[in-house]
Amino acid sequence: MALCSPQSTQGAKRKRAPGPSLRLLGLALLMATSCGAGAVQTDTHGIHAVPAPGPVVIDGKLDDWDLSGQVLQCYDVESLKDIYSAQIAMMYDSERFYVAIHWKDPTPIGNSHDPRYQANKGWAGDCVQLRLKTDCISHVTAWCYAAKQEPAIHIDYGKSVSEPFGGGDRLLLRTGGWKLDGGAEMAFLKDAGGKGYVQEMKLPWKLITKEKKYAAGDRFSCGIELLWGEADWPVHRYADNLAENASSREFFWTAHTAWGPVILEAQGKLNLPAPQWMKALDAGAAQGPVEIAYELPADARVTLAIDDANGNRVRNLIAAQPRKAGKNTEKWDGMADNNKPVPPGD
Ligand SMILES: [Ca+2]
Ligand SMILES: [Ca+2]
Repeated sequence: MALCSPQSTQGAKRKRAPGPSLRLLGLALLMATSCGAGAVQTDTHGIHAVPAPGPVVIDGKLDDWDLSGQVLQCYDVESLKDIYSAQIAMMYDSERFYVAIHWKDPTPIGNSHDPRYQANKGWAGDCVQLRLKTDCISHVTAWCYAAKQEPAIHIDYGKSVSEPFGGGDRLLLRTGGWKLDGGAEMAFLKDAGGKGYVQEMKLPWKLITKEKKYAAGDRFSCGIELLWGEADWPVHRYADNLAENASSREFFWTAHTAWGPVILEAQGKLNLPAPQWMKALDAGAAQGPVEIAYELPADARVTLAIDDANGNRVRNLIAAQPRKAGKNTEKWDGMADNNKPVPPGD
């Protein structure tokens, strides 16, 4: 995963080679690793759905869930994890597919769109859009109409498995409590602290498949679009769960080959490896050394100093050290001469 966009080598790195015959020509500078300024986003490539451990009550509480396959989705884990993020978990049984989303949101359950009149605008407020490709394509937009604390689901179907739209649509309205048309159920529950909420969903397979019966060992695609918004346009969006080789989230609603897999596990209580974003955060915290590479035309004594963008000396790295002709690399630990770390970008 790319931790950051290529960093400019702003901050001139001045090199001097003292001595009469020492001239350094064409020094190549390489800023390797260490770019703490980049956002660390979750980059999910597959969600593990586990068998439901027992009857699942759709009430917004996840104490009846096996959450061992749960994954975090967030555009920038360092700055947004407690503001705009979601923990996604999936389960299944022979009749139903279950999705639980634990949202972080400073304004929980804020969707103002009445499904009776604005079924096509559910995406413009707090909601999830599941872009499913089983043996058919279905776009499940699921939200809570805040004014009535009412669950609402709108499904757009694809014309075929390669034509993501054009197959008609279906609106699931409340039939009572957290129950909806078509045998679906969806409950919402605010966190005690008021900074998030749970969205717990039960979708009968028959709403999202054509003929195929899904069971352990099967997989299908499900791109996830998370949306936050209070009024008539989302204020934040993040799309995640990408196909193995996909990295683009552009036009995610139609890019069905970019939607990532859901793997139906035979057993629950998974022990999954730490996600990539966690390793990226750890690597950022460790602040690995920056490598400065250069070539010498002949053996020489080299002095290397690092200046910031304003030309101020921050570190005298080496002074008149003997180096061989050819390629050389110096390592800089990112610290200034005063033993304080130099901020990224300086
Ligand atoms: Ca429950
Ligand atoms: Ca909100």
